[in-house]
Amino acid sequence: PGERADAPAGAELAGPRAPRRAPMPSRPREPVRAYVGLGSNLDDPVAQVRSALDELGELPHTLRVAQSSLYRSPPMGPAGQPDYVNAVAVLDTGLEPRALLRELQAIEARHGRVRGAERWGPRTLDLDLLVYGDWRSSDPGLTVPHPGIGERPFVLWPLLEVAPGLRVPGLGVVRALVRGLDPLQPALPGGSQR
Ligand code: A4P
Ligand code: MG
Repeated sequence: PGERADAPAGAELAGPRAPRRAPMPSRPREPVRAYVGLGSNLDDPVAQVRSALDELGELPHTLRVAQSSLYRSPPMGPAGQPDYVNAVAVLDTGLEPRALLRELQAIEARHGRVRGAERWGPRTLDLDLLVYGDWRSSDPGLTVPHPGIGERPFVLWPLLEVAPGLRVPGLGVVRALVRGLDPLQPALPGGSQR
């Protein structure tokens, strides 16, 4: 006895080969620690970055375990655009890398991100998957670790705050990578950077 109790309603009509149980809901895989870089230099960048940090905390199968404070940085790329506000979020996520990238792009779209023709032009919100565990990919659609981490103060200073001992695959440990880089200013006056 008991076996039939698990059978979905109507199972007896479906014939002997029909499964007796409803399929198990698909379970997320083991969480992987991922680091996401945030950048904005349009339409109230501090508010853009703050709300994006909140949205990262609401992603499915994902826990936001830490976030850096907000930094102001001079633009890398074409001159004549406003300074950026940058930060880094630390996530433990059960999402596969490409699923995570799609979620990041959906958040960018909700923030009115328009992809212009100009490389490194101004943007309301840019979310880059910086590091995903030990995973490495040279696919142009998803390059991980994100190219340029080793030279970018606006990535490395926030990373130093949340993960000084992080070994970026193929590059080295964050606290060594920041040596010699110009410091960044906090994005908000008075040292309160949240
Ligand atoms: N893509 C590949 N790998 C990744 C990854 N790890 N994370 C692809 C996210 N996306 C990745 O990105 C172009 C394509 O990169 C996507 O379709 C995705 O499949 P995009 O966001 O459309 O364009 P983008 O960000 O302008 O291009 P790019 O070359 O990735 O620029 P970066 O490296 O993101 O730099 N100056 C300051 N101070 N602070 C900044 O944050 N950011 C940028 C953008 C330029 N200057 C800056 C800052
Ligand atoms: Mg980008």
